[in-house]
Amino acid sequence: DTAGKIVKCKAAVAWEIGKPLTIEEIEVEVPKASEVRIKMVATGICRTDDHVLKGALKGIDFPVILGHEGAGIIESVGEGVTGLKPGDKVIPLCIPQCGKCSSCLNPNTNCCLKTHLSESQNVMPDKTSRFLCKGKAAYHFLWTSTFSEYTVVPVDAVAKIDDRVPMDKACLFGCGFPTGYGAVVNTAKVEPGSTCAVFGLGGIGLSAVIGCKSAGAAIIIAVDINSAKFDIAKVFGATECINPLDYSKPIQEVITEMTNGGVHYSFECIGNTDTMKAALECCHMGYGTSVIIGEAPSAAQISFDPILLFTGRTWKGSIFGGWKSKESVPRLVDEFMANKFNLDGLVSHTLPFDQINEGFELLRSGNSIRTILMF
Ligand code: COD
Ligand code: ZN
Ligand code: ZN
Repeated sequence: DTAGKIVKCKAAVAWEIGKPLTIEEIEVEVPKASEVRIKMVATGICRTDDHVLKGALKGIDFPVILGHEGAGIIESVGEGVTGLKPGDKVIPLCIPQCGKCSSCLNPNTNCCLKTHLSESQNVMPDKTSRFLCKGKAAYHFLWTSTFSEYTVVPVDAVAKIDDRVPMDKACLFGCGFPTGYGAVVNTAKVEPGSTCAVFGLGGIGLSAVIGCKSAGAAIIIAVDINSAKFDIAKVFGATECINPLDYSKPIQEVITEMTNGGVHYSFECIGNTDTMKAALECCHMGYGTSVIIGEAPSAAQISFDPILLFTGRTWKGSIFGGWKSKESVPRLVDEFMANKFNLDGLVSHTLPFDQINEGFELLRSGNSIRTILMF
């Protein structure tokens, strides 16, 4: 029984930008008030984790334990925690839902003011770390740090899910699937019969394709510079797949011609300011809407022709698919258990946790969709 005691376990530690992770023995402290300690079962690797290792996200302190797409089991709970008990299956939430801030009280947004966008999540809310590595504190990431056998998470950043769900699929509900799917059904609210374009066919873009299909879109144009992604995009419902490298003119012009003036909805799932512009430009005048899902490198800026918006296009952003996380993730998992969506094709590789660097290599080489690491 580990409750009330420091746990020694393995974690993948990022020591500095540009270096591989190393598997270390760490100590994980007892959860404090309003925190829970989770034994991880499975975790995905998302491009955002790699962005940190590339130095594209500022405000991260090292050494850090990354990972934000995990599923695990509550090992113990801190003082004052209600609604969660040891043995519960849970998903750590990279976008928390505190339930009290002005965003949480506003029905039109999920952008809780406790997210990393307004407050550092490199430490717990009391400004200390629960991780010790080689005698010194290691930092948390997005309050999730799923690249560890045990992690500590504030209670506002964890959702309890159905006991019956397989954990190697459950982890997809920590980031990739809700982010892409929700951008379509919540943020854009795609209607049946619409034309859509999805830029970038990673785990997030493919989840957007799943959303477009389930919303009844008539045309779903999938865009990627890696044509190897096209087969799986078609399985999920893409009706057309195009590679910008196959055309001499800009891809937004190609899409505008293909669709008689532009799409109803476009989704940027890459995090690149050029493709954000292209996604806006391929929207139809008067009623086209473009949704930014990818997070651009810190400090990146866009300049664009305001006539695009003046003439009736709408530009939106979507974080974690617009889902109020703590209440919505359990419902999405229930829908998955009721066979509302089939996520099989999203997981391309499954590896033991120790092989995490191979997982990152698969992501960087473009050969994987999601690699799931099993503890
Ligand atoms: N044109 C077309 N396709 C491109 C281009 C380009 N110029 N550049 C890259 N691509 C393709 C790649 O070939 C790849 O297939 C795809 O785009 C990107 O996929 P992945 O697998 O690298 O990335 P994902 O799907 O894991 O995530 C991408 C995001 C950028 C959306 C993600 O990293 C992100 O920024 N998320 C932040 C948003 C958010 O809600 N964050 C919460 C926690 S992540
Ligand atoms: Zn992610
Ligand atoms: Zn909040």
